Amino acid sequence: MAIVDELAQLREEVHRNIEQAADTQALDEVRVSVLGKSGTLTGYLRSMGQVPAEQRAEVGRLVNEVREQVESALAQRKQMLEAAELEADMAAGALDITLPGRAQTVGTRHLISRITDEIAEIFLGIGYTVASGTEVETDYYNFEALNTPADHPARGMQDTFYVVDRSGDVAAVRGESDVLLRTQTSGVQAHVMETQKPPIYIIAPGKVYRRDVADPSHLPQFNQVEGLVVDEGITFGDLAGTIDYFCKQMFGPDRKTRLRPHFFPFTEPSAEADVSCGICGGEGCRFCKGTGWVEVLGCGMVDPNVFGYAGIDPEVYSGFAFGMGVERIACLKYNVPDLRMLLNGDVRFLRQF
Ligand code: 2NL
Repeated sequence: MAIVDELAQLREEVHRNIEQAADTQALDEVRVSVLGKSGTLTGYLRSMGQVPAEQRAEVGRLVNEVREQVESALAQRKQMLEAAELEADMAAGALDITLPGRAQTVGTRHLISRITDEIAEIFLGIGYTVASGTEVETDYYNFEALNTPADHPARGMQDTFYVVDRSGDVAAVRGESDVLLRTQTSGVQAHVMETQKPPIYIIAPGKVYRRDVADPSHLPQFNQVEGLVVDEGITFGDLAGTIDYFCKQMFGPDRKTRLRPHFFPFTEPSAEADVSCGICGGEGCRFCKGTGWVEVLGCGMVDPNVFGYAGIDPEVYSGFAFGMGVERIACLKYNVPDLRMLLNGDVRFLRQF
């Protein structure tokens, strides 16, 4: 067959292949088979030397013409296939940019942390500062410096978590004072009284530990805020007024407070403070066990013996102290009947606060 006819036939065949290429990849294979290094048309260009001289001009022109036509057909088909592929991609991964976004649920601070801050704010507002200490404390600061005698029931193994060494013996500092998990934050106040001169107006928030089984009104680990005032001329009236102010700030101006005589080893006299029931308003109901009152905290005038341990002269200074459980305050504020409900991590319950 004459070379001119071969080229015409090749042109026909290539145009057909271009039309039939189903996607850009198949199209590129067609391009390589014609115009690539060992492509059919490239073969003709390479072998121009063998074409008789009198035909060379015409064949050369024809080869170039075919190449230009093929290149233009490839370009056209490529554009069409690319557009179709983009269309298909868009349809497959369709995005509706008008849809509203999915809201992320945002975590909040735990109720106990927020109530702790609320208690602190009330006292900061009347001139107290916040003091802190360690959860691992010695028997001396947790008990002895607070006038809690060695035979006091609170010091028994039943109530206190003792820290043991590797042999299982209770660890001790300088072979003297046993090491324990504080059962109250009072150790903080004992340290402050040792190192700071009165006037002292502090609160000490923190975790405390007791060997109790959890029930509606007890937890083996809870959060406490204790307060201590040491100054000249501090009276029981100052204590009563402070407690009343605190309760009205925390629970609302309509709540009444009362003090009942009680006993603590570190205060004398001691009292428990009640606030009028938030559910029945004092009429008596199940929440307040029919009394109209619910217990909020313990308090009293600092025992002179406690001043003795700290090196403060009880002839010059007097003071009062109080201690409250943050979980209990939270339950009273929101009328929650069981301390454990705050701590089982049920977000559906906690979200309401
Ligand atoms: C309660 C009762 C109380 C204190 C804590 C205290 C501290 C010093 C001196 C005197 Cl350094 N007292 N703390 C006093 C009375 C009561 O806590 O029921 N807490 C949960």
